[in-house]
Amino acid sequence: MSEKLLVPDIGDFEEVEVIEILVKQGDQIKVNDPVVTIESDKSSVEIPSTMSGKIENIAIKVGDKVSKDDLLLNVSLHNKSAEDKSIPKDTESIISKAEAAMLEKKKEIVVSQEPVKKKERSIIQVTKNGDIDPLETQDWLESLSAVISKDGNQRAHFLIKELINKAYREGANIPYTQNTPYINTIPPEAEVKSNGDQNIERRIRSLIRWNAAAMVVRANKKFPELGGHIGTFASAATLYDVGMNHFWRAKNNKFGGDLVYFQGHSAPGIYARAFLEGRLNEKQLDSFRQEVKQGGLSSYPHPWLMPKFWQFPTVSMGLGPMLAIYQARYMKYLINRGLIKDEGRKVWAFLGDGEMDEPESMGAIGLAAREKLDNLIFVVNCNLQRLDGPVRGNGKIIQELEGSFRGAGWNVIKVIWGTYWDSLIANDKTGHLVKIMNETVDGEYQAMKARDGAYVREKFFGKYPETQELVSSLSDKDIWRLNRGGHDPHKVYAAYDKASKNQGSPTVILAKTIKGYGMGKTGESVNTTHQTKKLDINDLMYYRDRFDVPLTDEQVRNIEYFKPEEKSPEIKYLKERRLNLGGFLPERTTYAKPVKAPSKDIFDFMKVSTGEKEMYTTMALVRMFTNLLRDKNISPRLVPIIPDEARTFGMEGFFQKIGIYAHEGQKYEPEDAAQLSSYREDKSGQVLEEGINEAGAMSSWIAAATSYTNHDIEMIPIYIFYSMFGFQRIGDLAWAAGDSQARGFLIGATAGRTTLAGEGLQHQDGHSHLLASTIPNCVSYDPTFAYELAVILKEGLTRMHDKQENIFYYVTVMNENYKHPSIPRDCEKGILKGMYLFKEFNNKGKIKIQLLGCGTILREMLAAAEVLSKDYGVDSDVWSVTSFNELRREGMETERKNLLNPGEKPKKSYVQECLNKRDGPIIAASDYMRSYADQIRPYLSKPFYSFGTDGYGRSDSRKKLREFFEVDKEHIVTYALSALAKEQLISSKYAEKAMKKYNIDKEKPIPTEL
Ligand SMILES: Cc1ncc(C[n+]2csc(CCOP(=O)(O)OP(=O)(O)O)c2C)c(N)n1
Ligand SMILES: [Mg+2]
Repeated sequence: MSEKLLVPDIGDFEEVEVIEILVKQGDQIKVNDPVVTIESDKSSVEIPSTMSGKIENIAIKVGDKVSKDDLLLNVSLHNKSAEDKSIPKDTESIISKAEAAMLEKKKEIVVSQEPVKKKERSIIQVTKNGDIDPLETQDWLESLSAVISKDGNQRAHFLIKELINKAYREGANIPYTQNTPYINTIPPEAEVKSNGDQNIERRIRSLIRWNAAAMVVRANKKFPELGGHIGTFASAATLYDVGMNHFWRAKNNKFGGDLVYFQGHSAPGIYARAFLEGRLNEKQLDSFRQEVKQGGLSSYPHPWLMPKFWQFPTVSMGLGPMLAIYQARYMKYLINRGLIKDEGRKVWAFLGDGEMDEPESMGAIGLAAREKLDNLIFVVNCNLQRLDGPVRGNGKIIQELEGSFRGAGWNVIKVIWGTYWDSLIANDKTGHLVKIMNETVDGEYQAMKARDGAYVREKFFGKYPETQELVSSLSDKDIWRLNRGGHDPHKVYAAYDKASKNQGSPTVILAKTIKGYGMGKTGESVNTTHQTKKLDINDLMYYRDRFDVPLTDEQVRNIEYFKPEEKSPEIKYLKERRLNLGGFLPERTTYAKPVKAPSKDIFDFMKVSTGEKEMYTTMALVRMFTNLLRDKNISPRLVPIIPDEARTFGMEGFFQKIGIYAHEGQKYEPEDAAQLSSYREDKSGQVLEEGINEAGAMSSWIAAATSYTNHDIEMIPIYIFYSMFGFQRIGDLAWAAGDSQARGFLIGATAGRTTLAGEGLQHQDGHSHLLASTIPNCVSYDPTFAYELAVILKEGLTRMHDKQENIFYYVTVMNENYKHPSIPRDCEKGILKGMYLFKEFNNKGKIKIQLLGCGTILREMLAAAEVLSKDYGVDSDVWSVTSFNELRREGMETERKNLLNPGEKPKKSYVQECLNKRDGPIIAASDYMRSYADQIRPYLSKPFYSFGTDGYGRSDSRKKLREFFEVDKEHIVTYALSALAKEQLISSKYAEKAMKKYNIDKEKPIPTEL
């Protein structure tokens, strides 16, 4: 039997043009096979079949305009299979997702009971202060203790929750507290013990500490200007060592590897460990921060400078935490899309407590919880200090962070006190110790560690008689030995173990440490610790003794490194540990297979004229995207990333076609379910719809753009954004992307100061290309026509994937409707180099001018050329400049080579090659600041005038804006005539007349001054 396939609901559109028919008469089609592509002026979408069968006939042709319910095809159906009778696709997928969700809910209900641990007694007893009935309180607390020991923590939680709910219902306004007491989250009896040899691990850690400090001190002895940090790693050594010895699994041929974001300033410690592991030698350590000569060690983690070592640039504070969150999310994305196996890999990020003040550090913690990133572990090194002084002198950073992370839904593990405190806390019958712990502010905690045991006894334990009594049998030395959690390998191990096993939420470990731990009077817990890079002999002797480093005084005076014999138990142990964990870390390797290049004809449609049809370059891009999605090699690798602007760019068709990634699928029927481009979220969705979050979107892009090394799978991320909210907004992330050797496309859409007409000052971008030019491995273009875009994107895929170049592309596209010509002959090289001759106006052959136009302003140039030719008899060569940035790059290199080879015949830069033999002055204009075009000025030997959009944008019509910024055809004509007059090629009266004709006001101030 035969059925009709009609145009489905396409939203608000009527009379939409058919631009492609993807099937033929007689073809067998299945449900969901795309049959036709339709295109409005804003968006192009494929219409999928809703039935399976053989196409009897096609009722439309390319160019037809269709609306909802118009006939597309007649299909003779197979026998009525279940598939055909099927409930509409959307409903079907919603049902299956609802079923899956129900199953998950069922799973959630099964509460995993923690094993009931025998507990002797409750730690905290109630004080009389502020308690009107201590006996009643005691009753309640004892009941709670009984529940915990009989039925476990879950039951206790449940009861407390019920009590709170009841109190709310009864009208009690219980103050919200997001904090737990200032003690360790994991009680001693619940700590999982390490199976490591603690003595040997301590010895190894001491050597790493020593070598790290020695490296910094030696470098500064040689060149005092070099700098470096000792205090950061000194505080974090245990946090790293426990991870290195027991938790972090390296990438190898059997496992994808955990990903560790090291705190930037702790780099010396990471090098010092690599030295013991035999991965770095003494000469390399001595080249710390001397990177110009090959083999030097970079100051901080920089994959660009040490591409086989560092994986993640983290030293610009705040980027590490954000990148780590999106890395963990991206890992789940790859797993949910079936592109990598779920091997339980983790992302660990080490952060400074001062660093947590960066808005980026905390900016994405909500996403991490929402997406249930249990593959993510933050370790915040809470040494209570930043560069200038305490992080929260008057408060408690650990408590503050606990509140924020708990509030966001993270699993929070506080590691505050070391093992020596356990018995004190256990003996704190009155609760006074915990009370002091809660009351003491970080400024005091810091000051105590800068003093001695006697000071701590007086200022801390001396606060209450009960606590004074508690430490009465301890000597000052014993008190001084009471350690902080982050320096206690047992506590750190237990926290890492718990974090690694946590399910359903990300974990943050808040580890309390001492900045400059072990550095003695000059460097430990003092406000200047951060910048201490020189240790005098006494400090060094103290440091050696503090950590029992087996060096003689003489060796200390020489600041010698210490590396035990290869066969020593320390080196054997260290290597064995890493071997058990799969290899060394950090290590940057790439085993990804290159993505197969798409067939050439995928781009062909962009190389033919659009005829009378007008189109945005944004649309051309979306169409190319749609074509790439039809290529079976490329399609799965595409990662479209959009921060809530898909509709602005005409990309809403992708929602249905490839789905929006949502780790929980879609639990609701979307409002627009019946429409062709309805909002479809899917666990295996491909689009990363990031919401209004450019920094997050860029972090996702970086994760995908470095997938080739971090996950050994090449991906093709295409992040499309309002060009103004690109580099300007996330410039530092773009810089980090370059450092990370990202490969992918950044698309600045609705680009250009006068092209995005109505949006005004904050939206109109006239400088993103200049910002892009600051990144050495970013290749950028501002194409005018669809074929230019096609050539650029194709070359991008070739360079980044076939040739494996570590570059990324920034390409601007515009929402301006115009016709696109067919690709001229032999222009591809020029398009890529940055300019090519687009058109010659040869009427009179007497006077000539060179007109260089970029992006949409090329069209103003062409219009100006026509006027110059017709009305003034001036001939011109019109050049399409696709990239002033690329032209400058090449010009700069050529100039340098020529200067370095003064005896040789100078080579011509590409700009010179193009323009030297051409007659007349040169006029260049773009929709960007003049300095964009000015970049080629040094390489020209002819008069050169550049025009652009310097100044703040403003909202108005495109025409008015171009007039205001003087990049419209009228100004170009006038300035061209004036430039010719200056060369005495024509009389100045022509320019004067043109000014009158076009009402150009000479007194109008330059737009930068308005
Ligand atoms: C974005 C940014 N701003 C400023 C700095 C300079 N800086 C480097 S380390 C540091 C203090 C770090 O303190 P914290 O985060 O607490 O780390 P710690 O060394 O104490 O572990 C500062 C301000 C930087 N690296 N990045
Ligand atoms: Mg700090």
